[in-house]
Amino acid sequence: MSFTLPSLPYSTNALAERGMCQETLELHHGKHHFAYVTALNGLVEKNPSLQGKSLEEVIRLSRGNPELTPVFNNAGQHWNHSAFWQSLTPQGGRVPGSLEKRLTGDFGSVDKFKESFKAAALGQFGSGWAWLVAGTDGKLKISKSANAESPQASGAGKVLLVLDVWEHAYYVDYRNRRAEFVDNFLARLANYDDAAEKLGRA
Ligand code: MN3
Repeated sequence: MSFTLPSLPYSTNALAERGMCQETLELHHGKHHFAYVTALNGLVEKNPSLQGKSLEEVIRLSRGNPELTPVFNNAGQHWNHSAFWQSLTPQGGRVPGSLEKRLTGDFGSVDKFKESFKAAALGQFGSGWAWLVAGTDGKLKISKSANAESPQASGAGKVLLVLDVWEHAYYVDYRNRRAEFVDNFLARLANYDDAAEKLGRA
């Protein structure tokens, strides 16, 4: 079994009017994400103990194993990017009532949630990710992670929403202005409907 690049759930120009241009999506999905999938397949091909395993199993088996660091990095990036595409939508920014209620309960308000998420996204030094997860205790939590790490990999909870804060995610649209990229994501791109649906299944 080899891993495949998932299709985007929208066209590459669908988010252009909402602050993520076609060039960004073509590079990010078609080049960066594709390269992680290709590298992962090459590594698994050379490692019989990983063959036939699901992506989640490959992540679990390689995490923390120094000999399998390249496997973990590429498998983690494949998982993280697959989740990230689902966290974007041309109808982004609208928080459905069920999620609003939970965000208000756990963060005080939707605005406070956004402030905390932004702080995590800006506080991640270098390459990484900002996450909204349903923790193992049932509470909603925000976290950040470096490189290919994630709450999925660490077992911290179920991922509801994720933002890629690697420079390649925003450099074409925002140059070095990560804060603008994060604000735009929270206000106009974030797929809160998908997060609510995932929370319902958590
Ligand atoms: Mn990326």
